[in-house]
Amino acid sequence: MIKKYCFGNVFKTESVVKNINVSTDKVPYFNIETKDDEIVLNYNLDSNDAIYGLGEVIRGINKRGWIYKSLCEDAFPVHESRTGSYAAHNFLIVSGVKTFGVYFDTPTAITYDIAFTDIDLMTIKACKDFDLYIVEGKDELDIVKQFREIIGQSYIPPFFAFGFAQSRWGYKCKEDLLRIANDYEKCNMPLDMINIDIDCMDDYKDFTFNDTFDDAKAIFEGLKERGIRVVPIVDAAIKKDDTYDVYNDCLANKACCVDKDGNPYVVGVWPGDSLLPDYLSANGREWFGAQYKRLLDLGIEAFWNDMNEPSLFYSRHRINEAFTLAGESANKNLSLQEFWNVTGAISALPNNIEDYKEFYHNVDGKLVCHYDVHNLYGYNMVRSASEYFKKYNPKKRYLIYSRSSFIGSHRYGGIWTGDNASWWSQLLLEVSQLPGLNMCGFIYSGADLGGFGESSTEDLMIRWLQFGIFVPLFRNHSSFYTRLQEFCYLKRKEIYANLLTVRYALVPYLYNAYINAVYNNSMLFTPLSFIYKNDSRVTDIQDQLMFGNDIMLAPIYTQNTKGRYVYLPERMLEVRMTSSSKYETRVLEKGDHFIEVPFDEIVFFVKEGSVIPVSHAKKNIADINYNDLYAIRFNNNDNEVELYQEIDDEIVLKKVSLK
Ligand code: MIG
Repeated sequence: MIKKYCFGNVFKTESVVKNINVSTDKVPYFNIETKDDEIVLNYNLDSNDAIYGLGEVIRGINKRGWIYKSLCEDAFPVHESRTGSYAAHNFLIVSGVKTFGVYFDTPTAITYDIAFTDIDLMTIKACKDFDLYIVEGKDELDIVKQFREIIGQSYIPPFFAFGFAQSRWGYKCKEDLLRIANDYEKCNMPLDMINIDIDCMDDYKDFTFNDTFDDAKAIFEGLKERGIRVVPIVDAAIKKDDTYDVYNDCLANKACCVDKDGNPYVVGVWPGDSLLPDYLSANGREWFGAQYKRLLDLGIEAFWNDMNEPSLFYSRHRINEAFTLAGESANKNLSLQEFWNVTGAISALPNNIEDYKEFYHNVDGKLVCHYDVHNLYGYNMVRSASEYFKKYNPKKRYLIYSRSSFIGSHRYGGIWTGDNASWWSQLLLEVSQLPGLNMCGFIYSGADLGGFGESSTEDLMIRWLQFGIFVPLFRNHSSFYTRLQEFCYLKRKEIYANLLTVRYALVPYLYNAYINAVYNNSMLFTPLSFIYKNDSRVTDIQDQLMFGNDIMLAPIYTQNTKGRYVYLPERMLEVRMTSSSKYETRVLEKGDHFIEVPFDEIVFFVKEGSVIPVSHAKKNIADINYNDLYAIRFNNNDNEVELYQEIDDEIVLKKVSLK
């Protein structure tokens, strides 16, 4: 059962798509205090209460013990001291003495102090306008299901999106793309997508390519014939340059954010001075979405959206002020305070929250201050593309994923978790982010495999690959200043080639589980504690996950370890795969086991009564043959199973036979 309570008069985020009558009852569970400019909700925590959810934020599966702020930010670098993230996902579940879900529907800042200030207290601070949803159900999964029902069906990408993607900030030209395609091929490593980043644009202008892409269409077609899709980046802001037609068009269409006097608000991002498209206005969305035609006409079917928190290096007026002050201070013997004033003015330029208060969106003829709707920016950027794709080709699915997001954007695209680092702790972070994301409707998601910032090591790449093969968004991405981490440039080539095929072996299972999670409003990655309710051992397990209904994962995320302790909440079949066609199994009893995981094996655990469909594919997504699947089974002799498949852009549930 879901009850809705209204506080003030909130801007319509459109995150909830079901109409729910507003309750006038007293809000249960919380002690609520109304202050001058905020509303504070307190909940006394029992020592065994756990808090789940909040989507992308850092720390464990149980979020207790930290303070989180929903105000989308360029959270580079992601680390344990952060309170914010690229996203704002305001749904959480209190699980314990009382179990219930809470969703705060508000487009602006909100803070969750979950036993940070006071170990026995959760304090949530929101501005005065928000809709509050309280979800009651028989257990956590039921609460998730009910919540997901009101926020609408999660995004389903095209089938090829379940293949492997290679990416790196630093690919500069067509030769770089061809080199990656060739080098993967030479190493017999499967590959479905190559991402291209900002350096492939002409001067960081969205929807353009630099002149090495002399015949972009032919290059992309040539790669597609080899089974490889090119995935260009589309940044949030548009370069201010009157020789750039997109810029001129943006002005002509009045499609950008404006200052209080109605003049285009100028910010600095990668292209230098830029405009921020007004994704919150129907007009801005329609205008920006239509720009994708330039890429779609080249045969491109996949995109990623970046910098859409929005991330700002400066605002034009603030940088003017800072540089004026710096200029006036030159050759002066400054007092320490004067010195700090100058350096402070400069270091305050990037992502200054005051800037968010100075520009406006035009929503239905009314100017709305950006700060008040900040968390909806990335959401509506993805939405603008998605709405245009429907017009461009209503039958086709396109791949799109975004850095910034809000509940609601899960209907339009996937997300990646932003600029993580090549640290062991961030592999574990991904394990804890996935269930939180699933609770909030984001099923097509994943972290940069191997880590974005910092240099990766080969053992970390292997361990991350051993987990990454299960994650829907399966992309190796890194930053330009780090050591190369493409699998084809690392040493243990044979291992990578084989382990990558295990992904393709399991795509029939993954895709089916994915569609089930979407259609049933269930989770693809579930904490064990949501399932094994009567086993007190599992409540603390933060490093194992259920993957679909039949498989349990227990990834290795520490350096120099041969294996790890795994707790089996029931008798399970241990599966060790060394390639898409080679595996061994043994039955393990409920309880604790030390599981060795050599570099060249993918190990997972199958529940009794399950049958896992497996493909022999070695090359790419197109190599998966549903007429030639085999089964890994644990006390299930079915020779036929029903699987969701994508056939001619349609999702169909079809019987397949298993060898
Ligand atoms: O300010 O486009 O998160 O994936 O490689 C950095 C360059 C901008 C941030 C993205 C990252 C991407 C990078 N971008």
